[in-house]
Amino acid sequence: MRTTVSTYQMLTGDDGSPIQLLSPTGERRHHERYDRLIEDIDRGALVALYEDMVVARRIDAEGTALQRQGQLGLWPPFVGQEAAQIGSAHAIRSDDFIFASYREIAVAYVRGIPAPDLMKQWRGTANAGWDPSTFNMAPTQVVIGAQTLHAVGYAMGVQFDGAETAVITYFGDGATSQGDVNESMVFAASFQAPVVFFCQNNHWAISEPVGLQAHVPIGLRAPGFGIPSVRVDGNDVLACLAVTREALQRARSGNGPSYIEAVTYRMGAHTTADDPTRYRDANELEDWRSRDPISRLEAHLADLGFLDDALRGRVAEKADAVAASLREATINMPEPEPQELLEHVYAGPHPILDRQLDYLQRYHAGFADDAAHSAGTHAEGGH
Ligand SMILES: Cc1ncc(C[n+]2csc(CCOP(=O)(O)OP(=O)(O)O)c2C)c(N)n1
Ligand SMILES: [Mg+2]
Repeated sequence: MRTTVSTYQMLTGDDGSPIQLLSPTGERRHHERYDRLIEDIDRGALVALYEDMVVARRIDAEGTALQRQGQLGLWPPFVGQEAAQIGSAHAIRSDDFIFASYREIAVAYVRGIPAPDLMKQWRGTANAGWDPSTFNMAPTQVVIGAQTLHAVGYAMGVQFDGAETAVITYFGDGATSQGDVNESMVFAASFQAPVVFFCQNNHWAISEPVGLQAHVPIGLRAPGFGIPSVRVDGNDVLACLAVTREALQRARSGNGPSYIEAVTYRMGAHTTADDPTRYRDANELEDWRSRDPISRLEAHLADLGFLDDALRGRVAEKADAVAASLREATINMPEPEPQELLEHVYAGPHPILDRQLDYLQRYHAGFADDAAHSAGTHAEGGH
């Protein structure tokens, strides 16, 4: 009798290091398996990746500034994670479907979500910033890990339809400890759903370090479910593009789910409501600063002779224009009517919601007296 050993495993570089196609100083590292996946990436495609990364970082800075100025309720910075998000997003086809978390703002930007729609959720003017069916991207999820269940369910639907669509879901290192993520992997493996699990291991789940969540690399969690896995350098835009292309192709061709652990770093705060200096070592941040994903691509472009003042200027101009449109859209966003909060909960009227609406209207009407009173006091005070 022969014993068969399961071949599910996690692909890595040498000694378990993440797969790299660009060294931290921008030299191209050749890789037998992944080179062919980016052989079409010419000067124009490299510049497009660079432009998107720079613009995304500017969107992030603008979001943080708008929150500090009281224009947004909250903002989740993704600075440091541009290569993971932009590299993977460039691999996604327009007919593929994306289920992401709050932090994947750069993915949404590459998807073509208009600036005002990107900001609605953070200004609190809409429950969803955009129509998912227009962009093939679901509204971003704040319930940690829940989007992976939605993704697998959608992927199973795609399978029933016999469509040639791949589904990709983004989540964090902390999310991998959630039941939802584990349950979705069971379903994905059982039904060989056409889904890619893209985990951005940014080393922190708010104040909890990844080492506490997992005593093995996060990517090793997938093979136990029967899902092939790869550990990639999440600050290397070319490597992220290559592994995501491979995984999406596997899904589209009926070969089931894949898992990607992109090893990156959250250089900013968890959100604008968080102060990371209270729980993390400044040296750690400095160490990761030296692996900045944008500097790495700049070094590569410079190596190839593609980076000059004209390109820098053009990209900076684009970033400024996008940031200005984001700011204008945010500040001028129409305020929703309070009752809109209860719309779209059910397809039609519902007695409980009717009662809540009635309460809401009486509650707001109560302020009308106050407003009239203070207007009167004000007028009297004027004399
Ligand atoms: C179900 C659920 N539990 C807890 C939270 C509170 N929470 C918000 S973000 C977060 C940490 C998530 O960390 P990770 O998955 O690594 O993603 P990251 O924020 O680093 O991108 C937690 C616990 C939540 N939003 N949802
Ligand atoms: Mg995290």
